[in-house]
Amino acid sequence: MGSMNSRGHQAEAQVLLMGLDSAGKTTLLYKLKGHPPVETLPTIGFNVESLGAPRHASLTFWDVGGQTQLRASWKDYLEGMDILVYVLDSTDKVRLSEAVAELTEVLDHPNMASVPFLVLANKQEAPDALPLSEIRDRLGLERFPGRFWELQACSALTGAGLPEALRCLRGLLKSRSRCVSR
Ligand code: G3D
Repeated sequence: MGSMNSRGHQAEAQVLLMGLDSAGKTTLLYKLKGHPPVETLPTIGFNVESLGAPRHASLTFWDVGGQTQLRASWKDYLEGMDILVYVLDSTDKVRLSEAVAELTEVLDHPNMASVPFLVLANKQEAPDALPLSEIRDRLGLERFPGRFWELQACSALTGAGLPEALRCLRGLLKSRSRCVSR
């Protein structure tokens, strides 16, 4: 779990960033870091990026590749994480069930039992994006009672929804530190 500072507040948090390939994980990371738009390549293995902010825990994002052949290794990343951010491609109607099934498998892993999660319905600016209400229904996150989670619409391309996503993420991290310190 992330380190604490001298005042007992969390100084660094480990953020697991997952989702199917092409969901927009790498684009999201670059947008959050304020890099100019870059041409992205599918994540092979994983990327690690840190995001600092004054008066907040620094966030270390583990961006794990989502291609089918890499998903078998997802379980290797489930230890020591403070939060899961799961990115969905809202325009990928064909693979939404697959994305939900993969998320469920990750959440059912014993190492994830007390880890809060944030689901990002990405690509919401696209005209063919599924509305958030439909994504919420298809996710059925009520199946995880007693867990801390949030669902947030965003566009990693335009940046819309990303400040709200960061706020959700930090709120969920606080819920986790409350639980851990109880
Ligand atoms: P991944 O890291 O999850 O595999 P990438 O996904 O970040 O590489 O993004 C995959 C493709 O989706 C990229 O397009 C990227 O530009 C696009 N994308 C990411 N986020 C958004 C978004 O919010 N809206 C839209 N419309 N597209 C997005 P290409 O064409 O390079 O494959």
